[in-house]
Amino acid sequence: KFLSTVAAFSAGAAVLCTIPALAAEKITLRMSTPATETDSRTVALSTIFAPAIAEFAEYQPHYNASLFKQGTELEAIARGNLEMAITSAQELAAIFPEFSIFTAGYLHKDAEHQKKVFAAEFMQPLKQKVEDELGVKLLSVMYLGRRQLNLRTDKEIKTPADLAGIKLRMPGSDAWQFLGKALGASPVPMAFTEVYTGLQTGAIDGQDNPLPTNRDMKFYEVTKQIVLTSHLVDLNYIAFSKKVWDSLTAEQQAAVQKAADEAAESGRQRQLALEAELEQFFKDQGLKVYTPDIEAFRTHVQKQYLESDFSKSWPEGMVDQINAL
Ligand code: KDO
Repeated sequence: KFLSTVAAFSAGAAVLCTIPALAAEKITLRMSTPATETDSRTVALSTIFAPAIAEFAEYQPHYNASLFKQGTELEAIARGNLEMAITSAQELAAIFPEFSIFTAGYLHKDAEHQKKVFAAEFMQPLKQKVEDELGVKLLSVMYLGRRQLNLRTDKEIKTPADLAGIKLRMPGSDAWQFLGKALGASPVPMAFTEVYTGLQTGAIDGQDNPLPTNRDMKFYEVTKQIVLTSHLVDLNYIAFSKKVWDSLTAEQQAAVQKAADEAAESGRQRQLALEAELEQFFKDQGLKVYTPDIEAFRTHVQKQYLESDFSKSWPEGMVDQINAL
C-alpha cells in the first residue's frame, strides 16, 4: 500500500513537473554581433534560422555589439555566457593561427569558392579543433562580401603606394591590422560601432567594408570615395555553443544545421544582389566609385602574406588546395 501510494504520488509529481518543465525546456539562443538588425546576415538569421527551430529554441539576437564587444564573442561562448555569434576567421586566427589563411587578401575568389573551401575535406580538422579546444561549433559559412576601400580623402588611389600614410581603420586584431598594412596603408584599430564617428571627426581617413555594409552603416554620409579593390572576399561563420549542441537531440541538431545552412544561403544571395546594385547608389550619393590597378594591389598584398609570419602557421599545401577548388 505504502509503495503504491509512493508510486502514485511520484507519478502525480512527475505529471505536475512535466508541464512547467516542458515549457522551460525551450532553449534560449542568445546571439551577439556588432552588426545591425538590417544586415543581410542578421536578417537571414531572424527570418530563416529562428522560425525553423522555434519549436524547441528561442532565438534572441543582440545587435550593435550591445551584449558583447566585437571580438569577445568566441570567448563568451567558450565560457558558457553566450550561445551564438557571427564570428570571423580573423577572430579565430587570434586563438588558432592557422585560421589566418582565410584572412589573406586575394585568396578566396567569390561566394561560391568560400562555400567550397568551408565544405572541403581539409577544413575538417580545423573545425574539429575549434570544437574540441574552444567548445564552438562552426555551423555554416556566411558571405559578407568583397571589401572595398572607403575614404573621406579626395586623392585618387591607383596602387598600394597611393595609400601611404592613409589612416585606414581596420577591426582590432592582428590579422586585420596586417591586411591594412599589406594594402599599403597605416592601419588603425577601431571597433565597428565607432567607425562612423571616426570618419566624421577625421580620427581616421577611411575604412574598408563591402558595399552593403557601407550603405547599412551610412558611411557614405561621411566619406567621398569608394575604391573597388575587392581585396578580401570576406566571410563569417555561424558560431554555435558545443555545450548547447550536445544537449540537443539528433533531430534538433539536424534542424539547427539545416536552418543555419538555409539562412547562410539566403543571406549570401541577398548580399550578392545588393553588391551588384549598390555602386549606382553611392554614385547617386555623390561619391566617386572606381576600380584601381587591381593587379598592383593583388601582387603587393599576396607577396606580403607569403613573406609574413602568418603564412608559417598555414597547413602545408593548403594554399594550393584552396586555389585548386
Ligand atoms: C568590421 O568590423 O569591419 C566587420 O566588417 C568585420 C567582420 O568580420 C564582421 O565581424 C563585421 O564587421 C560585423 O559583423 C559588422 O557588420
